[in-house]
Amino acid sequence: MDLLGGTGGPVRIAGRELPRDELLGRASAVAAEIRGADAVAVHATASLETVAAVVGGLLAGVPVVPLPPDSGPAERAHILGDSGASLLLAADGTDRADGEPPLVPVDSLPRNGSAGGGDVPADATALILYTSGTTGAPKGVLISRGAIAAGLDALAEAWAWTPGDVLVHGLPLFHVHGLVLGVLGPLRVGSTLVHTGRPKPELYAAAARDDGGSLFFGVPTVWSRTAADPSTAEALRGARLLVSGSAPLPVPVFERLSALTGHRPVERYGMTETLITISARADGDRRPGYVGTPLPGVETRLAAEDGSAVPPDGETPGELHVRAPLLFKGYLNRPEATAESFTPDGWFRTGDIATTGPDGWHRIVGRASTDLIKSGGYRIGAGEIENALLAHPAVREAAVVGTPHDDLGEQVTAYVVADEVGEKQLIDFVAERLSVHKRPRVVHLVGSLPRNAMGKVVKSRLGEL
Ligand code: MCA
Ligand code: AMP
Repeated sequence: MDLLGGTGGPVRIAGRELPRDELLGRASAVAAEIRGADAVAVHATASLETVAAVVGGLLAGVPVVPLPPDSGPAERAHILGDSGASLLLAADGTDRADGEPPLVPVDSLPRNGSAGGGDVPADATALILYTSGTTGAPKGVLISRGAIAAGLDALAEAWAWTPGDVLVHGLPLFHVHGLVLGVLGPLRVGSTLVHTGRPKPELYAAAARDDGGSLFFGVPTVWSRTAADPSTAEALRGARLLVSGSAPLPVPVFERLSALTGHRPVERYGMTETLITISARADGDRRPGYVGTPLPGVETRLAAEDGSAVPPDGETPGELHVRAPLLFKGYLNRPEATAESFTPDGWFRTGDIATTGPDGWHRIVGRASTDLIKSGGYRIGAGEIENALLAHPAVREAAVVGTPHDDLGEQVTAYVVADEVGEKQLIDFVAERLSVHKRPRVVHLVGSLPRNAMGKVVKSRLGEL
């Protein structure tokens, strides 16, 4: 199946630009180099090399595993080992640790590859995205070409996204938001992409002024920083659509952004496992605190803790279940985890608590587990951070939770029982082993952790310490 359109506007990333045909030429060279591999890893910096590498994987029909470029050795080794990636795609000269797969220098390959990838079936895995669960190391989410195509077409319809749009964002290229929506989206739709390198409000404002930016993607932290800077926000008045997702957009940020930019932002909801399932529409209402209605092809329902149906009365919360052609194929190497994430009658359990109104509008009101933290739009598993802290020789016990944070939504907060070690040392210790964004922002050194009669840490009582 053809996942990407053959024509369209240029791709610019952090100031470097390639016309569409040149980008496809580079991607074809990558495809020729990797054809036949079981999976390839991409050192996913915000760069044209990352885009050429990912598109090369798609052309060759080889699953692509984006590696967060700041991930420390433990996380990187886990992703490379678990995914079985046999090649590492990166710009020439990128550092590679001993034992890592051989490097394919995507920017210095001979340009004689043919773009034809043959007819890759829709159920073939396009991407393996690593994402955190409540416990243990991140799991590889298998995303098919068909899911990406269906997910992007549903968004194009809902947002009236056309080749005439200039998409602007600066999100990381190793998650669904920045990579699937933010890179494969414009490549499929045919619109121009201006990636600002980092998701900074002043860079979004410059792209609105200088590049005709029409469609803007951000996580709530980006919109909250934009709303706090009136001249920057006002530069977005000429845009067509501002879209927020990956975490809840606070109502005051919605209101302030609307007042400053003249645009009521479109909020949408999704997960790595499901892609985007619910959204407000370009031609419809946008309500602060609500994520919209299900996209075409998506069915939703709410379930009480005992599994019984929750009425769509706009008030009663229940766990959100979804069913759609854009769901993932499963977690790599983890059949039990895959099975557990579906109900016996085949609905995906999101773990998010929602309400639904009779008009189909959904509101996300919380999460079933306190062990998944959303900080700056990044999903972070408490268990992974606890294990990283426990690897420090001075740490005896550790418990990690998300605590409210004005800028990030939630921040990673750790309670640690340890001998002779400082908070900063522990923060740096995690930052060196895992992706830097997973580091605790706050560490409380405490004498003991609150436990119940079974010896399990009672996280709801950590705040009392
Ligand atoms: C700080 N730094 C450190 C340390 N502390 N480096 C080493 N050791 C330390 N102890 C450095 C970092 O490397 C970085 O450097 C700088 O300090 C700041 O880092 P960071 O914490 O990342 O910055 P921030 O400003 O706090 O980040 C806010 C952010 C970011 C920009 C909004 O959180 C972000 O990009 N979020 C997007 C997440 C996302 O895309 N999620 C989508 C998931 P330097 O500046 O040099 O880099 S997909 C999803 O959720 C679904 C499908 C959906 O619905 O979309
Ligand atoms: P990830 O797998 O990183 O994509 O994280 C998915 C999670 O992000 C979901 O399960 C939600 O908890 C959260 N999320 C995404 N979009 C929204 C939104 N618009 N409002 C509230 N939570 C969101």
